[in-house]
Formats: sequence, structure tokens, C-alpha cells
Amino acid sequence: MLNSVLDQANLKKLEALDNKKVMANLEMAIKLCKPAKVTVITDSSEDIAYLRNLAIENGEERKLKMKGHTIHFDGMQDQARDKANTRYLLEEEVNWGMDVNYIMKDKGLPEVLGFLDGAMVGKEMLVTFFALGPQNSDFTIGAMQITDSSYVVHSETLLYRAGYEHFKSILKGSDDFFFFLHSAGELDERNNTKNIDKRRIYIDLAENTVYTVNNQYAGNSVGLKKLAFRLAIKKAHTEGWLAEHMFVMGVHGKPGRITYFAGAFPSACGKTSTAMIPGQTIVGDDIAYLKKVDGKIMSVNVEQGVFGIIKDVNEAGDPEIWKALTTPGEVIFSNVLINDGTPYWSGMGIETPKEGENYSGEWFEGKKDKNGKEILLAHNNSRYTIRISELENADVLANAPEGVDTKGLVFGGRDSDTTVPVVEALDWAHGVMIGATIESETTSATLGAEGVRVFNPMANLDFIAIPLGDYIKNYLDFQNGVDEETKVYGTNYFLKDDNGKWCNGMLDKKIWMLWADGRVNGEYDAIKSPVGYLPKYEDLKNLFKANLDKDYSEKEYNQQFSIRVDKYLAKMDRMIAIYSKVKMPAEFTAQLENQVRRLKEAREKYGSVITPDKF
Ligand code: SPV
Ligand code: MN
Repeated sequence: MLNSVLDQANLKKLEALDNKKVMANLEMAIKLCKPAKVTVITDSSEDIAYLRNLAIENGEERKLKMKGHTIHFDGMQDQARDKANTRYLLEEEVNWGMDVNYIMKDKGLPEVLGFLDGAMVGKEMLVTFFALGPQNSDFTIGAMQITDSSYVVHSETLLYRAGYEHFKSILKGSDDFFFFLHSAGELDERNNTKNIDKRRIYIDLAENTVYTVNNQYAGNSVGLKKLAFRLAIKKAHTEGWLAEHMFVMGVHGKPGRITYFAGAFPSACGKTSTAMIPGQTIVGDDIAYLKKVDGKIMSVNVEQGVFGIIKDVNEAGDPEIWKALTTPGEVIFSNVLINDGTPYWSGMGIETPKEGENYSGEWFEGKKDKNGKEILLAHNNSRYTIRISELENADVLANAPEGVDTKGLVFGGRDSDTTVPVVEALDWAHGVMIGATIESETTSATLGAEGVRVFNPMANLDFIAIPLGDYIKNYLDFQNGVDEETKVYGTNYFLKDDNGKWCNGMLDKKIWMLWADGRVNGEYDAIKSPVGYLPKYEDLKNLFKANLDKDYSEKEYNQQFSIRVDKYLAKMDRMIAIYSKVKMPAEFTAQLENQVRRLKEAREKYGSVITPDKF
């Protein structure tokens, strides 16, 4: 059976791994998907070059004018993660304390296997191996991906570290790795998935296996991203570490000093742009593993690339990314506008053409979809895929096997009228509560009403693959045995004034991060308020002047850092309504109650809007 589709050279590459589970996975996939041909991709430059060419040859990507740049289009209905059809395969009913999309395995597994049956007839199957984490690192988890999409594997070679050698040496004979089987399914004349109604992304937590079919958008098809992340959260909980939806960055507060932070923000709340703040260095922008080692919290970037939202990337706001996107180098653009071999997107800060080709086919300004809705030149979720090593701000320890010594965590939401731009948690447990009460307001870019607050604990709600109470308990316990208590910050870049105008500019996040950096390094005093430690005006004034050459007024400070007690209490009411239905650790429930108590006591003393100088 194997021999008819797998030639000797490819078979030898597999046999060198000496791994029964790898062979069993492959045999299962071949029998099920029935490919015409099977190609095994190792870490060698010839194999990677083969892949890159294949993506061009079969039309999944096209070359652009700039050397190394390519464009990939996903279908009209395949532009974002499909939450509705992403389900866990479980063997019993569960109550995890949050909305969990799951299906009984005896029903779901035959369904998804049915869609994968014969899905690769006439197509080439690619068998690939990646490392989730740095090479030769105790953090790293092996991942085997089988797919019929060369775009998926090409993306993975940019986004993840090569793993064939990891399987060969470190994982020799082991079945402790993640497995992903993907097929784009039947394709239409534009090389896009035809049967979107049969799109399924099913996650078998017990087997560390994910099946995904009839999709191409990377968030659904690139198994190593959010699909592996869900498996990792379960594994982390079992083993007592953290798998988080976090960037990792080095903050350069003083010449020669780098202090590492990890931060979680819901999608479109400024996570990538925080990791890319000019003057700082990036380790990773999306997924981190955090472990306690010798009394320190060490973090690694699970990835080595960025799958970033391209909308609003321009030279002024994101100079590092801009440079990578406008100079030769390996870049995959997806779902942007192409005109004369050049990519264009919204918010790029230069004039864009009125016609070209985008994910909808031939495009012209004013084009409407079949529901009469205007099709923009580029989808709001259009993206770029690059290696971090292409960036000038890559951190020197970005690939360190031991990770980086992480001194602070940051949790950011999107909130127009309640929380302050930056606050330091009173202690670790309070910080866990700040993370667990993140809300993100919907914007005009998402479907439905604007300004609706969406609860998103640790920006991880979509990915928590265990009961919410267990996840939070693991977080609380994580600080046990750490030498120096890790500081935790809450940020909010989206505060508006009474006239609905943004209070802060795009670059102000640099000041909040530098203040946090100074706090971690013992440089600033702070004001103890009911919601945590607030910056002092003088310190922010100096930071604004020194870094942005901006005169930050006391009026702005008072407006931004006043505690709006009634709004905070309303937020706590929303949180208590959610968490009262969830089995939570008593320590966490006490945090919620104490937060309410402190706010009410302050209101009695000082009224419902309190400037920082009162505390
Ligand atoms: C996110 O939405 O958080 C992303 C992009 O990082 S996706 O790969 O779609 O998850
Ligand atoms: Mn993400």
C-alpha cells in the first residue's frame, strides 16, 4: 500500500526516524485520503526549495515583483478562523464553565474522516515535521503535519522551526508529539476550497491529533498555530506550566539593559504592535510557553515567524514590519490587493490603486458581494507571513533553548471608558484576576453591533481546552517556587474622552511599557489605588518627553488615570455574573470580592471619579 505512492527515497527519509507512531499516522492518512503521490519534507534546503516551487507550480501562490514575495488568496468564505466548525472530539459531556464547542467523538470522528476520505485523490500529500519551540530545548514539542497544501507547509517553514532532526534525535521512538492532518478538499478554478459547508476542524485532545478539512485560511489549516496551541494548553495544565496567547519581547529601558515581558491581548488589540514597539526587540508575537526553571519564569516563542494583520501597517507606525514588507526577502502576502505584481492594503499610508485582483477575483473600487456589501481592496483580516529573523528588531535570545527570563506579564484589552492605560497588579493573584477579566469591545471591523464587550480571559477563551477553573488554578499555582514575585500589568490602549476621541496616540504604548520596565527594575514609586499601582505623573511626564518628545499634561494624566469607580464596579458585576456560574478556586473568588470591596470603600471616601492624587 505505502509502496504504490511512496518511492524508495521518501520511504528512507521516514525510516530514518525509526518511529512507529509516525508510520502509523502516515499509513492511516494514505489509506484515508488516497493521494496520488507522497512527498516527505526534511529540514534540508533542497526539500524546502522543492516546497516553495510546488506552491508556485500548483498555483497556491504566485510570485510578486519583489524578489521572494508571493501572494496567496483564500476563498471568499474562508478569511478567518471558523469558530463554529472548530470542535473538540470528546467521549463524555463536559461543563468547562464557558462556551465550549465540542462533539461526541463517536459522531464527530466518522464525520470528519468521511470528509477526508478520498480528499487527496489525484493530489500530492506532503509529510512534514516541525518543532514547537527552539531547537534542542526542553520546552519544545514535536509536530507532524500531513497536508495537500504546499501553501500551508510553506507558511509553516516561515512560522515554525524545522523539526525533522528533532524527530530523528530527541523524539526517536517516542509517541509524545502532536499530529495534524489537513486537506484543502476539492478546489475551484481559483484553487480555493469548494465545499465550505463541509469545513470541519476537529481536535482529539486524548490522541493529540487534529483533523482539518475543506479550508485554506492559515488559522484553520496551519495545524501548528491555534490547533497545536489547544493541545499545548491541555499538556501544560497536566504538567504544571503555561501555554499562553502571548508575545514575548525585550524592553530596552536603559542602554545595555534588556528586561523581558510576555503579554496577552485579544485579536486586534495591539499585541503584535506592542511586540514591535520601536527601540525594543521581539522574541515572538503570538504564542509562548512559560516554565519555572530554578526559581525563574522562562519563556520561549513557540514560533519563529509572524502571521500578522497587515491592515494599518505603515512606515510611520510599524517601521520594522514595513521595511520587511517592502524589501526583498521571503514574504507570503494573503488576501491583499495585487496590482501589477505589487501588494496593497488599507491603511498603508500611500495612495492605493482603484483596481486589481484580490480574494474576490478581479476587483474595482465599489465592487459589491452577492449580498450588496462593498468589498474592500483587501480583507480586514488580510495578512503577511514572515520570519522574525528577517526583522531588524529580532531579539538576540529569540532562539535561545533555555528561553528568556521573564520579569513581567501584560494583559491588554480594548475598553473605551473604564480601565486606565496602565496599572500594576497588587500581587500575582490580583494580576491573574486582571488577566481573567480582560474584555475586548467589538469594533466596526467585526460583524454585529459595535462597542459590545466580549469577555476573553487571558485572551485565551477560544483556546482553553480544559475547565476554566482548572486553567486559572494552574495560573495561580504557577507562582509557587518563583524567587521574586513576577509583576503583572493591565493595559488599555483604547480609552476615549467624553467626546468619543481617543485619549492616546499609537506610540503611547511605548511609554506604558517603559514605565512597567522601570517598575520591574525598581526605578519608580507608584500610587497604590483600589485597582492596583498607578504611575506617578512626574514619571510619565519625563518618559513622554524623553521618548516621544511630547509634553504630557497633568490634565491628560488625570483624565486617563482617574479611577472611574462606577464603571469599574459595572465591569466587576459583569465578571461576577460570569464567574459565579463557574467552579473557581476560592482564592480567585476572593480576588473578585476584594476588588469590589476596595472600589466601594474608595467611592465612599472620594466619590465616583477619583484622581490618582487622592490615594
Ligand atoms: C489570532 O486571531 O489570534 C491570530 C491569527 O493570531 S489566527 O492564526 O487566525 O489565529
Ligand atoms: Mn493570535
